[in-house]
Amino acid sequence: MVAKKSDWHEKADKEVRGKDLAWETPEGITIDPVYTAEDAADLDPGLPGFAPYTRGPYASMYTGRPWTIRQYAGFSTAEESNAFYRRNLAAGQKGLSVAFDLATHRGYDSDHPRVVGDVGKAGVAIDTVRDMEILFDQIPLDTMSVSMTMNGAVIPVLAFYIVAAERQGVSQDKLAGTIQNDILKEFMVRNTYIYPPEPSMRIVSDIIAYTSANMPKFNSISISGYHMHEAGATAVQELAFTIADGKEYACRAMEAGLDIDAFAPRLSFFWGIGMNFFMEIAKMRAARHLWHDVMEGLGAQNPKSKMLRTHCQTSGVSLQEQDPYNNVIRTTVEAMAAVLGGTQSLHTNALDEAIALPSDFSARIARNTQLVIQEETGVTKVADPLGGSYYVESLTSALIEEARKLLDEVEAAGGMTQYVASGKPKAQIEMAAAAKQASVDKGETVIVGVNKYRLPEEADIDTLDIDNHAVRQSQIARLGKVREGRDECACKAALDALARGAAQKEGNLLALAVEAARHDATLGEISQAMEDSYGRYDTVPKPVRGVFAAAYEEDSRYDQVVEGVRAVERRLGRAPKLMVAKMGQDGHDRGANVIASAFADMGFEVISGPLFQTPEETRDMALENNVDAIGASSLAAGHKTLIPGLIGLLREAGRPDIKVIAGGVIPQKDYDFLRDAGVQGIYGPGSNVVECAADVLRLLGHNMPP
Ligand code: 2CP
Repeated sequence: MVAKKSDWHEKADKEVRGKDLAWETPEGITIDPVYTAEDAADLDPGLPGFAPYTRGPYASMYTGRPWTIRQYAGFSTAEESNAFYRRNLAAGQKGLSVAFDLATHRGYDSDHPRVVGDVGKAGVAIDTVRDMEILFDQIPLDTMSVSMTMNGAVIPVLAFYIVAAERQGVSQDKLAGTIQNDILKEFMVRNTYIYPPEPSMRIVSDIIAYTSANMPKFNSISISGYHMHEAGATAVQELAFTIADGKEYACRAMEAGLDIDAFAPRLSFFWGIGMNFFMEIAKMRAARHLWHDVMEGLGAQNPKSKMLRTHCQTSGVSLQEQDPYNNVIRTTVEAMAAVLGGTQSLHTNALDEAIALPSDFSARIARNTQLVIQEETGVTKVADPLGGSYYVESLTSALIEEARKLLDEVEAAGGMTQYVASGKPKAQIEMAAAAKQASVDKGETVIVGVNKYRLPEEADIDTLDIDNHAVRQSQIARLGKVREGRDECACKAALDALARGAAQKEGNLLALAVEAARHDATLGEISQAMEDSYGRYDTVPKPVRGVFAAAYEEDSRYDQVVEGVRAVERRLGRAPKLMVAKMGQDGHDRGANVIASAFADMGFEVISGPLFQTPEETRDMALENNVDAIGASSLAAGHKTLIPGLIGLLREAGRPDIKVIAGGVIPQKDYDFLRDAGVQGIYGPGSNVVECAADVLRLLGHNMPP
């Protein structure tokens, strides 16, 4: 007699003496300890290359052509980034992926006063077509596929790329690559927007229209779940919100009069791949199935319109500052998940990416992780090798089902633009992030070397540092030269035409910007021409409440901290006040929101500053609210400029008593510098939020037991 699943359970139950072996994932999916044909009886996923493409968009998959090794990189000046790209291409990388600095993302030229701490950090500074030409010097744009992660200043950046190629003698129809151009997720999680949602959606549609007419090999958008994943979304949230974003873009383009089959084959996707190995594989398979159905629902006929192609990146938040060589292992496991999930293109993170920009050394290990998987393991020899696995098929099906429920909710709200405007997806993701942080802090989710098996002493690792001041000076010099050398009248006329096109809803904004770029208009000028009619969009974070308190019910250390807050409150006659500040142009706010939400639950009065503050604005807000401490969150390497700047301003204002602590991506080697500047506590990735609150209480003079 063939044993059944129930027989297995009976036997296993005895082995573990009744212990419950089922696992409830953060997605709310119950994972059985074993899967059998009974679980996957009705789940035939078909074949790779055939609808609904669950098993992959191409029939031959990696047996025909492996995925593109596409490492995201860029820092400092165009010259330095160009040299880095060329070294990497010579060493086996296959496609390029440009990281721009935050000044560029937010549409500011390098000489703008708001971006003093951001130029050349966390990406390359691009102000004009001249910079773009240097960035791709000796890299033939007719053969190299180039991805550009740009959403806010997407119009000038794509225009510069097109004109730089022209100056290389390459026409637009030959350009292969991808522009991220996914603004909806910026409003949800990443915050690198410039304009309000409505005009931002026009920009997306104009780019889709322009590229589908002129750049047939160029992917007009990279609909990204990655940033939701990094902000703490569950796999179901990442799936549903990303597919819903894709549907919204497709609907907008159709409303603008485009034929779905003219643009849909060049819509591409982008997933974040974390440590829940099989969940991530199933997520990618579920996404292809869901997208196929959505596109069919919209009337697509061309099979390519229904075929989801994707880039993946291993998870940045899974990387840890403690015992950082473990990050190589994490990245390898995640890369394997992306590959077994059938990615078309992959970035593997460098081991030091939790604390700094990758060095040549760490970038080599990251790239080689893919080369080794591709060339040594044999996993490329079979298309979708996990197809038919009982567990993977039933997990894929569970994800499809759960994501559909959330997709229906989005539909009921009137589509993703409305749903994003309601703030619901952002709040749902923040709830998931806070719950995850609490589970890590309590040790329920294990992170090796962080909340278990921690080293008694951490070794130093060498990290790359950028001389932000020198980069800014050299950019300012080149901006001056470009402005001097251009035909001012022609440039102004092109910018005026763009401004009119924006104001009167006429013409294609990308086409108008290409003309301005040909006359050497700068990124800031092109952005401003549109900002004149659209304005700049601002939001104030609204962190969720209650998640930490619920997760820490009956936790004695948490209760001790809450009691400490009450003691300080009795002494001050009011709750201790913490301002959570995000200075500079970095919009990553997961960390800041988690801190705000946890501290508020513990009894602090928390004031969340708006994104993108200057140190002056943070000082003003801190003084107005008479705060006791400021937590400065920094993820994009501006900490050495912005945080000391703030401390200096507080001193000048006669308030050196306001304690300043710092958190985020800050290399250990900068700790002394920051402490010398007056920072009183530094919390890198992997810090425990409750202990961080205990430290703040000590800073406020409370005798907090260790
Ligand atoms: C591929 N091809 C094949 C096969 N595989 N042909 C026959 N048999 C096969 N097995 C063909 C394809 O049809 C295509 O030709 C060409 O080979 C290239 O393949 P692809 O699958 O299109 O790969 P790709 O050129 O690498 O493009 C992959 C994506 C693209 C996903 C479609 O959008 C992309 O590269 N995205 C990258 C996005 C990215 O790097 N983002 C960075 C995010 P045709 O083109 O002629 O059909 S940075 C993230 C940071 C964190 C941030 O956002 O902040």
